[in-house]
Amino acid sequence: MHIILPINQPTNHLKQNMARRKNRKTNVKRSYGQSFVPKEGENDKEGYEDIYDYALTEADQFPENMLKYWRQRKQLFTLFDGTSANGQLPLLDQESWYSITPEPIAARIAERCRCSTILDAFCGVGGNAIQFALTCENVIAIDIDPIKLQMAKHNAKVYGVEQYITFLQGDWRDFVNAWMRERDTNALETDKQSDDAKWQKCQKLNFDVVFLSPPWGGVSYRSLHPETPQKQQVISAIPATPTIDTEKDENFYPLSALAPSGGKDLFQQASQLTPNVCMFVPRTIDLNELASLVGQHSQIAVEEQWLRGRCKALSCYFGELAEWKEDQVNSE
Ligand code: MGP
Ligand code: SAH
Repeated sequence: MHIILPINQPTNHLKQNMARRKNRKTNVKRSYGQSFVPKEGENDKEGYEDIYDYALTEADQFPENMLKYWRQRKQLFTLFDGTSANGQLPLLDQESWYSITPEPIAARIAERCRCSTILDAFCGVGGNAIQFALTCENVIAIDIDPIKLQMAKHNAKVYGVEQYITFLQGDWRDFVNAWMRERDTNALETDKQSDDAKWQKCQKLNFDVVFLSPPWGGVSYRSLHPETPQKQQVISAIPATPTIDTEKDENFYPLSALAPSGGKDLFQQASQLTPNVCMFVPRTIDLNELASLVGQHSQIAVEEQWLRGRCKALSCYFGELAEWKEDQVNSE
């Protein structure tokens, strides 16, 4: 097992980058997108409540310990600056305010995950899915919470990419099971457990990349298991790489604490679909535990995701994604 911690490049000029990706994306979509565009009305059948009732849109709606996320809102979605083409602002519910991947980080991950068909298994309000829509031909975005999914659709509209994302409401584990049934029976018959045409269509897809950004356990995820404080280790093949804060004692975040059923299960489920997996995990994750997910000769690439001088989280790349080189982007 080999973990590398490549240094993150400074965040590129985002708007320029987005324009470049969007141009490329639009070209790709013209030839591939049609079959994935939901039919008129297909998304509306669930009868969602008004998502504005669940959205936190003013500072005074935030509990004290969450105000920092409101202050950082333009890092989370840059279109909080009000320049969206449709004039609307993004919407986030309480859990999403602290769970969303900040846009520059999501853009970075999307660049590395550039591929034909990607599955975002825990899409939330779309922080990652929207960026994947700029680098991937087809984005399948699942979330168990219909309200978040509805917000994700709204946010994708704010970003003008909704036609590139197929949103599925349900449990990711059910999706994997359905996908495997489909694979194992090579089914010409449809999945008996689902009457949803979109699910049935997506079960037949081959996924190039699966992205996992599961719940970590809330805003106080860093104080899980406080009874066993340990010092975070540095595991780095590049000594000059900035690393997780080693000065102060921090608890390891246990892989088993990732919802819904622990990091090991999650990884194994995703590996059924493709070896190319990206997991977005706490910066305090136990890297030795992470390493135990793969065999001795496999490589994992771990990127520290820095924003404005702070390491926010780690993205861990498996399969071909671990071998990705920076100049694959620069040479385009
Ligand atoms: P944080 O540690 O809560 O905030 O989350 P921050 O700003 O680093 O706090 P500070 O006081 O140390 O500066 C950092 C990032 O982790 C967030 O921006 C999210 O992208 C991600 N994140 C946090 N949580 C609790 C979750 C989660 O439950 N699930 C997922 N997928 N991402 C999360
Ligand atoms: N990456 C997202 C944030 C994901 S937060 C973004 O940037 O916007 C984790 C999400 O996992 C939450 O939205 C939660 O509703 C969803 N979730 C929790 N359990 C799930 C399950 N079993 N299947 C699918 N989604 C689930």
